[in-house]
Amino acid sequence: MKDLKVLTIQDISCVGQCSLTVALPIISACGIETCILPSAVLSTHTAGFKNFTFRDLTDDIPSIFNHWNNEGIRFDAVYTGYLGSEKQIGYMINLAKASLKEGGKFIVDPAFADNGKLYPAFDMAYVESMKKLVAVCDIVVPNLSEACFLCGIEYKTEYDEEYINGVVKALLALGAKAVVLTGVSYEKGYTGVVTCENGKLSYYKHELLPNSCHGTGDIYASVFVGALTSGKTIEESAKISADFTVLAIKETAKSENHWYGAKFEPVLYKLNSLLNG
Ligand code: PXL
Repeated sequence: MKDLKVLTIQDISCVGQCSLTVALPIISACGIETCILPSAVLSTHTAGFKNFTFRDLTDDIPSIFNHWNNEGIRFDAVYTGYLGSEKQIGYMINLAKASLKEGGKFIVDPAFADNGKLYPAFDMAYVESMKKLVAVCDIVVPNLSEACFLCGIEYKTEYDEEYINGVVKALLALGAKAVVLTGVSYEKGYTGVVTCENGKLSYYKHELLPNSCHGTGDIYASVFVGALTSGKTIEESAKISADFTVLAIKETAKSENHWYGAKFEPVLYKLNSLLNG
């Protein structure tokens, strides 16, 4: 394998099985050097824990980036997840442009909403800023809630293909070159992912598990970035990430009361065969 290097920018939730504690092991397990830029340090994630600490690292970003720039450090992919502030989103626009190798991909997981609701730290001004990042990315990887907020489309739990195709079109109209839309369910007991690249839509359906877990969006996006960077197509990467996320959710279901994240660690060794299968 070539010397591949991904930069991922998202928070460190010290406890919570999300963001960097997910992206770092997963992308590394794909055989790819994983460089990180922490957007903030929190004691836990914000979905369900109370009284979490939050240290914003926005002001550290320009000097970290300048150092890398002076060293001539470039990446095969830049992948943003949960970002700590609107100012950070602004920084990401230049950072991605300046630090990608030629042909490198900029992947944005908006990571600000689920089940039709914004995460506690965010408001519509944040969504407006995120649109600017989506406008310059190569691939946006939202769930349906995030996609609807970004596009100003009503979030629905029951819908048809026409509604979803409208959401995908609206994401492309924001400027994203390709779309990977997760959590699209047309049939009871199943969910799936819609991809759109160069005008070609495809849908990968997989089982919908009864237990929903926090942090699965981060697992999904991390596997997607790892698979894509290792040479898979968008469609193949979307499928591999869906299959791995299902394994992690099934593993989580074996534990009672594991409410704050998905247990991807016991199944991480299976990622290799999904990538090579
Ligand atoms: O999984 C997304 C995520 C990442 N980081 C933090 C979060 C969340 C979702 O709530 O709170 C801090």
